[in-house]
Amino acid sequence: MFPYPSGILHMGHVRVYTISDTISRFRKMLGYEVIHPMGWDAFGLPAENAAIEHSVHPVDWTELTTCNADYYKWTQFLFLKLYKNGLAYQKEAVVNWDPIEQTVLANEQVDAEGRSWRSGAKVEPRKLKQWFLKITDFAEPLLKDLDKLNKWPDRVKQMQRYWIGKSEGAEFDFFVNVNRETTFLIKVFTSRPDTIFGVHYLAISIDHALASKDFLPSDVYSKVLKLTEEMKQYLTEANENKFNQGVNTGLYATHPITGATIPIYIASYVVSDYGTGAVMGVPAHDQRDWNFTKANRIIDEKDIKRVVKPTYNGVDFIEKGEVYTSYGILTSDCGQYAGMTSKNANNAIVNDAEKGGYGRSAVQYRLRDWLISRQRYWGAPIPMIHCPRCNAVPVPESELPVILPTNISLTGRGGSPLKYVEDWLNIKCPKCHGPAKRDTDTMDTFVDSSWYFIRYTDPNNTLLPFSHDKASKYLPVDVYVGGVEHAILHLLYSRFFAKFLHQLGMYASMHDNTQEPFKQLVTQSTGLAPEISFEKMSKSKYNGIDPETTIEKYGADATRLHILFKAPISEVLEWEDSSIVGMQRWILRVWRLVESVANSPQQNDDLILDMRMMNNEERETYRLINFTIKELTKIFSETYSFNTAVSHLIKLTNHLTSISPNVNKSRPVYIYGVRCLVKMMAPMAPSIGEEFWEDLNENKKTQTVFEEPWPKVDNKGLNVDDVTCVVQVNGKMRFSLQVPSSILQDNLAVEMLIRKSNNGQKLIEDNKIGKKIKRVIHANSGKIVNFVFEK
Ligand code: ANZ
Ligand code: ZN
Repeated sequence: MFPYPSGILHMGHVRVYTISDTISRFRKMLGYEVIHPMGWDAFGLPAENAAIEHSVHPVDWTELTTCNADYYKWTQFLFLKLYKNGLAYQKEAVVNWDPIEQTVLANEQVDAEGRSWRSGAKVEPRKLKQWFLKITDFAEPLLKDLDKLNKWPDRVKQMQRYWIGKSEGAEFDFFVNVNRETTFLIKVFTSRPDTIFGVHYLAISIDHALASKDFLPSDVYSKVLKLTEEMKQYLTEANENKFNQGVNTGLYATHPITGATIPIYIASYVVSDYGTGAVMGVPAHDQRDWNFTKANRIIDEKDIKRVVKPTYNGVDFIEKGEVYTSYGILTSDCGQYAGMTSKNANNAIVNDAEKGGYGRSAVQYRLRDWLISRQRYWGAPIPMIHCPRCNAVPVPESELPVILPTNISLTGRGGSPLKYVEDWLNIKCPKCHGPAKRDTDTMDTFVDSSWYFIRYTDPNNTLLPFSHDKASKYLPVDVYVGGVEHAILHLLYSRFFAKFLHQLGMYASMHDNTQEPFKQLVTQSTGLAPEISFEKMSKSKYNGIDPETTIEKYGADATRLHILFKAPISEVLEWEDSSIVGMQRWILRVWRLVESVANSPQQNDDLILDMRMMNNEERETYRLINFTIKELTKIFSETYSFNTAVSHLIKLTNHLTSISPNVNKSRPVYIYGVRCLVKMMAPMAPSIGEEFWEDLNENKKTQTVFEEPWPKVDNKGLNVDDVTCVVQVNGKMRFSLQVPSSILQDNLAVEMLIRKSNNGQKLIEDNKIGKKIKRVIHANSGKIVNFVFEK
């Protein structure tokens, strides 16, 4: 994920790009053509705010990419493509207004407590005319294709599933006799058709078509207006009662099956933009309906119809006065459906409704369209023109880009400064050539970042956003690394863009047919340890540790190694300056090994690694080298547990260092070990890796260590014969055991073997000896194991 230049560089940046840099260097050594590009997500509020804070123009604050006209021209081009395909539209809606940042936000950018994801401000509802992208048209493929992403973390997929929120159920028709001449149809959406015999009322949202003065008596209508006002308040406060407010309309609907008359309420808990904006109220089986029924005294508790009962015996749920929300068996109140299971009843009721024409199966999604207008300056202008005669008219493609004017003054207060740039604002309507005005809103920066990875395949294209062939050749992105905080936002929007662009035929991957942008997703936990990051960050908004100082002091490679070694990438990184010196020391130890074989007369290709010519110690060294190659290959290509990678390399370093004083430095195995060590270290520590390689690269066939092939595992070398392992108890030698050398480095496996052996059963198993093992010490490369018992 490309960075957002909203402040100074922080350790989170170093971490994410160290990870992707390591992976890409490894892939190069495997012989792949690797694109590991860099760019800047340079438009947007934080950049604008940082510029205001530093009293500079945002252009000078940020540099390249999404804010350059040669990029945002294509963002505008894609907006027009969406518009022409009916996927960008303007509508008046109640939207989230961020009073601090003075702009509206998309739903994805507001957290569960109603706060802006960035400013932290409580958002306020405002009715405004805004541009939306119709992401909901793709709800089903966005949901379904998550199943194809087998290299994405489950948690992220789960969050997207929840966000898309597919709900399967049915729609039922309830007719209302408003007066003698007027009948009105209320459609309700329900996820529980099996409860239709338990309906006691209908509830509609305050925005519902029936909630109008055309249909309601004036005294009722004035109550509706009052409730509308109150609800504006409720939206910004956590009020327990806010969901139980209701107005009885005095109107009745007819139950489509029983013909019963059902009262109609206007209810604060019914949201206008979900389902049909109308609910069939089933107090016995839905908690919100239960609460609403009681709060509005719709019916006595004892008269509430229970229409589904549990399948198990012994619980008299009716007596308990509780809501029963699970599935079960339909009661005798349910006519011909009595005795059916909920599941069968759902099918039967919906089938009959379809036949009778009073209902049909229906699917709803929680996902809402993506609001992309921002009342801020620093973004790509929305390429639309508003004409008093022709309404909204798209800017002709040939006139793109709509350049963002730079002759503005940024105050950070109130509205977009674009409103005051007269010579930019006033323009001729492309259709009727009459006077018209440009749209002064800019696009959400998440639009810019929804397709940049495609532009990376063809960054200098001046005719199109990207060429079909290049995008099809390189996409999807094989490995995408970034912070987990984008689980929904950026990762959902990009998936939407990829699907739209596929639908348009703008590219079609040669490698897979998922129509997904990112094959594998690697999420790192952002932030450092909580004490450091959140406190310090929220105070200054900057991450506490400055990478430049750390790099200056310890070097880039030690910093990178430390980041990778300190914590698995999915975990929070606890920064400790003190342990970084461990990495410096390790580098120095490798350096000593490199010096011990530098200028060795043997060429790389000449190393003869024939196990028949090795003595026992060399075989063991050879085994460890192969074991390390095997593990590192797995880590760098699959698991990305870089902390373990560093441990393996440190173990190899320890081994080579321990044999170094006595070994003949011209022996091929030893030289091979040092060379492999350097090659495998290089992706994580590229500068010093290159430097070391310079000393080892005798034949100079390659220019850089990254042109060197990644070491290959010699499977024969992995399984060297058994070695003798000496077992001590409290430091005294007790017995010895043959252990396959392939597991010698695996401390736990060795311990298991020892404990299971006859001698081990007798002398070690703690229940036999009557004392507990305090610790187990492995020495001499695992060949001595000492069990220390409690006193
Ligand atoms: C009757 C019923 C009986 C319901 C029952 C639930 C349980 P999900 O699953 O999230 O899709 N509902 C429908 N439209 C609504 C709206 N605009 N505002 C508020 N609530 C709405 O939820 C579907 C259920 O939420 C629907 O099924 C409806 O209540 C309610 F025992 O209908 B149910
Ligand atoms: Zn016009």
